[in-house]
Amino acid sequence: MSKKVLVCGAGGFIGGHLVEYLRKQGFGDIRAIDRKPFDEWYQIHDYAESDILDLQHRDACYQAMRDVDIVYNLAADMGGMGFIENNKALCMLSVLINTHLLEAAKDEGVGRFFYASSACVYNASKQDEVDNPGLAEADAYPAMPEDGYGWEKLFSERMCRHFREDFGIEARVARFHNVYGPHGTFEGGREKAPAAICRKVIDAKLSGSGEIEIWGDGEQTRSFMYIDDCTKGTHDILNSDILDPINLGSEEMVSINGLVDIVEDIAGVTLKRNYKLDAPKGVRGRNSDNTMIRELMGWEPSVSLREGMEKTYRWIYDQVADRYPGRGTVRAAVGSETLVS
Ligand code: GKE
Repeated sequence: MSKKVLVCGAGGFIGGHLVEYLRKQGFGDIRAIDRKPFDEWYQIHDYAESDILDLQHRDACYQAMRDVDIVYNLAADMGGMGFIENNKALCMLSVLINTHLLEAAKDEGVGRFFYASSACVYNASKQDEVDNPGLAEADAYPAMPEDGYGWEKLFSERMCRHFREDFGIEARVARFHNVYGPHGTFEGGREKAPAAICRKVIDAKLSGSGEIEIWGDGEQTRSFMYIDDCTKGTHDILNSDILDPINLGSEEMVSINGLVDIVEDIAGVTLKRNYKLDAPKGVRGRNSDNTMIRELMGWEPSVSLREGMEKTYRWIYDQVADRYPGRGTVRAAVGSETLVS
């Protein structure tokens, strides 16, 4: 009999892609849950049983968990730095989701449980230089995670561990490092840097403004993981025997100025850069150390930033191009390939 899979947060960016990935892995019985109205879901797949439930509520978690064998919990009230710096209490309320899901999973006898943690759990003092050597899993302790969001993620990691130890739930945890790609948030305040920079460059290109606003001084560094690496890694980690939280991220570190260089090259523009130093910046430098995932899984995220950003740029371009009258149905012009209809 095929296993029933529950994807929590399925209306979100990663959740929508994960449902599709699980289908391609042969899962035919997928329940997709989110609290957002369907018209706000990034992807709705007709082969999944999609439903709207607020998983901060205990009853909703038991309703979602019925007859389920495998759980992926990607549900959280979150976003880029523009959101998590200004909504610390809301981010912490996501603890209700994972807590109630774990309780329901215990009582329903669920086999495997995946929790999406975050690089935001890492000690801030290890992220105050742009030249970050890579954060290894042990760098989460002594604990000094991102205010609000990071503490919730770290606490929920430990809930997963103790529900595994005390109740036998096979919980697995991955620390996502800034995931990006098509079918994700690119405006409205929750967007992260890759999508935000794409949108801003496209706006500058199509409006002819010739300039872009960048938060911070642009020298801050990150690594960004393409969504296809995220869905594969998430599935494989859930099915692994890796009991401790593990990095799921790219080791391709770039400064935000370097990210803008890539997007400008994709767009075929050069823009004046206005640095907003009082904007939300988060840590000074962050990168993933993939030693553990290479050793334990013989694999690591490998989609290059350039390749992933071209796909992301093209998708965002097609979402916004018709906002500019006279642009007709110009399709994304990416690199040397210009798709003009
Ligand atoms: N969002 C955004 N929008 N960030 C910008 C922009 C912009 O227009 N311009 C420059 N940045 C800079 C931010 O100031 C920050 O220094 C860097 O890009 C990355 O910002 P981000 O992508 O919003 O979020 P962070 O990587 O700092 O933090 C995120 O990390 C994830 C895990 O790696 C968190 O917001 C969570 O989404 C998550 O924990």
